[in-house]
Amino acid sequence: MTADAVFAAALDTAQRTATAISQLSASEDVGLDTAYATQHALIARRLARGERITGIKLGFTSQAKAQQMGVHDVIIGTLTDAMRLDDGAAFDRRSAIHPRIEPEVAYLLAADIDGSDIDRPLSEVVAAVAPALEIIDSRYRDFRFSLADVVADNTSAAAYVIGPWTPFVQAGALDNRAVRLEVDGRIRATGSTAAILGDPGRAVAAAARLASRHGFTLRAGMVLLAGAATAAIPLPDHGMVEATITGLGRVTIRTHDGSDSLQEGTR
Ligand code: OOG
Ligand code: MG
Repeated sequence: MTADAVFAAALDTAQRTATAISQLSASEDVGLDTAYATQHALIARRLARGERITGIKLGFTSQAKAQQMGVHDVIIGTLTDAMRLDDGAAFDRRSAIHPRIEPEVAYLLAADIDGSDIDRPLSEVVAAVAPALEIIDSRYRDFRFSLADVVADNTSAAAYVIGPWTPFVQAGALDNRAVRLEVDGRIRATGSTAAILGDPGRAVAAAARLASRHGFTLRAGMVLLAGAATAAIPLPDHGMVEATITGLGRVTIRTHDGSDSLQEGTR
């Protein structure tokens, strides 16, 4: 087996069994090309089990995230239908290792795009925008990684939930909207969409560029998560997590660890 296939198998098992593994960089010198090859091999394993690609995500598009994790390059990852949750749905904490949650801006692509489309107006390539929440869960011990480690680990992607879509033409400028992350009604993080590349709309061109460089395909109908506007917070074992973006509305997720499953049936 090639190195990327070996790494992909280890990361896949880590995710499926919710068991952390050592950083690849601890024992090998992993370059960015091998890291992206590993991510593609990891996603190929998921597709072979019947999952479908639903979108892509960017990581470290904000200073808040780059500083929190000590990684300062923008990275790209893959979303599948198995990671998608409905707005208001429940997430079982036990399916993850050490999950965190962060508020995001989501774009719905209106066209297939690649590296030659970076100058196209957003109104041609984006159908709608929405507030979103992303649950990240590094498969590495202590939630620590190098740039290559986190790329290989599909940029820590674990789950995502999209709030109500607003047609792009109605959404207006998104370069300075207040972002709020709450748990059970208490504010846990605040920020601005300006934190995401100065304007989250820039995520579309950044994604097109990274996609063509690293072998990803962006198709009409896919979701693009532009990256978190604030640092991530630990996912609570129990609680309602809500992200609000001024003018775009809110999105929620309920977390549990199974201990309230008896009462759930009667609610
Ligand atoms: C990597 C994923 C980064 C974002 O929004 O910046 C990311 C991580 O922080 O574990 O999703
Ligand atoms: Mg994210």
